[in-house]
Amino acid sequence: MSTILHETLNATADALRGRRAHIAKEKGDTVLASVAVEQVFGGMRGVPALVCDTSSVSADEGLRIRNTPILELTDLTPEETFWLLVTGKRATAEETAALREAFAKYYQIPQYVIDTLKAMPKDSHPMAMLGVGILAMERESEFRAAYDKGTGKDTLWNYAINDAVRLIASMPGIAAAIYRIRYGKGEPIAPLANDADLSNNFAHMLGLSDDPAWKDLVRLYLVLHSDHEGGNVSAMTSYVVSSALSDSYYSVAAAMCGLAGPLHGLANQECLRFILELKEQFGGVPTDEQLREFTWNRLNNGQVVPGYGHAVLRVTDPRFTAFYQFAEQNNLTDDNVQIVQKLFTIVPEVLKEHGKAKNPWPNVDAASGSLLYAYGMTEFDFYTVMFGVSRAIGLCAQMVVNRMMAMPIVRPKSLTLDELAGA
Ligand code: HAX
Repeated sequence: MSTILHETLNATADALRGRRAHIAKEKGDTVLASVAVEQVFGGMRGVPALVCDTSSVSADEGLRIRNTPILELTDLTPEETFWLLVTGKRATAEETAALREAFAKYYQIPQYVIDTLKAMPKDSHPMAMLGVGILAMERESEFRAAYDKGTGKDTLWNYAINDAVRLIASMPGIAAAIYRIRYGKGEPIAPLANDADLSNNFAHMLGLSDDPAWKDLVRLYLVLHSDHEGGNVSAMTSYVVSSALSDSYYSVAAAMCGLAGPLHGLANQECLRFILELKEQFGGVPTDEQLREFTWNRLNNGQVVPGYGHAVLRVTDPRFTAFYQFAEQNNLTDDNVQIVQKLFTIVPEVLKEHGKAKNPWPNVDAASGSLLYAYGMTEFDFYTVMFGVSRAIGLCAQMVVNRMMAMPIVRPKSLTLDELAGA
């Protein structure tokens, strides 16, 4: 296991717990916000009730990982991203190499996971397969084994790291096996023997293309989706589940079930479907007027425009910008990419006129699918699995940090309708 990561975190775990205790002592009575009935009915929008130290999302700027804007981190590898998320510091070359070696031990997933995936019905959704694949591996949890042996909660985080490293490193193999089994692409491909890089191995095991630009897209994809603070559906789900001291396999599998929702991670699949529908209906790239009309019809039909709007953001998602720039830098000009670019000029004005969405600007899902499609990944109900491989990096980092802080079980209060009516 990555002792270098344990050593680094050993130096900060006590300090982190001390900081939590200090803030609780100094600020314990400070009221952060009051909660209106509207917020109780409104999915707890804006209620500050979770701790997340790995990243933050502001309305006017978007994602920062450990206080660095995501657009300044687009050259990172997934290894460097995990290191930054979990330690709060940029990895040295030595640290990155050590983490890469630790990950590489687990790229080959157990045969029983492959057998389990193969045993699932042929029409299973790839996200259901992802959840099952992760849960099948729960028996490998060192965290659960340590808990069963009576390890105290102040040291359990050491085992959360071991689980995090194994799970993050297993996700590409699980996802690639799903891709190959689900879409009849042949047997799962073994990881590379001579390259320990996580995103290179993922690209290799998918067996789709050797184009260096595709490999770079896989890297970028894994970095951009890795974390998005603590309040989104997948992060909050994992936060709640792991607060019961359920291990990373349970927590990440639960998070994947949330990510599979069309208002959350599944939106990237919906986006591509939307783009393909447009292309089919208009026999290619529609005119501005056709796009406007199509979008209005969709809104009047009570459907959302996928890839647009956000619960927190009030500007264009910088992750959309990063993908948009990737398309430009790599001269991607196919119909889908052109439609994404056109939608960006039309949809915000339509949504503003429609007057409902608080944020008319694109989120990360508006562009990502068209790029995957451009390199030959046309099975768009697989896209959320790609998202899940990436999101596991942030979920595991959050879990390790929360275990280092020995955060308690989550238990907010629910109210009956009578109680709310009488409030
Ligand atoms: N198209 C049409 N209507 C939209 C809309 C969109 N893209 N975005 C918001 N609205 C509507 C909402 O449905 C809501 O309508 P009702 O009052 O009738 O319920 C109203 O505008 C107010 O919503 P909001 O406060 O602006 O947005 P929410 O915080 O409620 O929801 C969502 C945020 C992302 C779920 C929403 O914008 C949406 O459904 N977008 C389309 C789906 C999508 O792209 N999801 C991916 C989000 C990013 C992510 O999590 N990726 O994983």
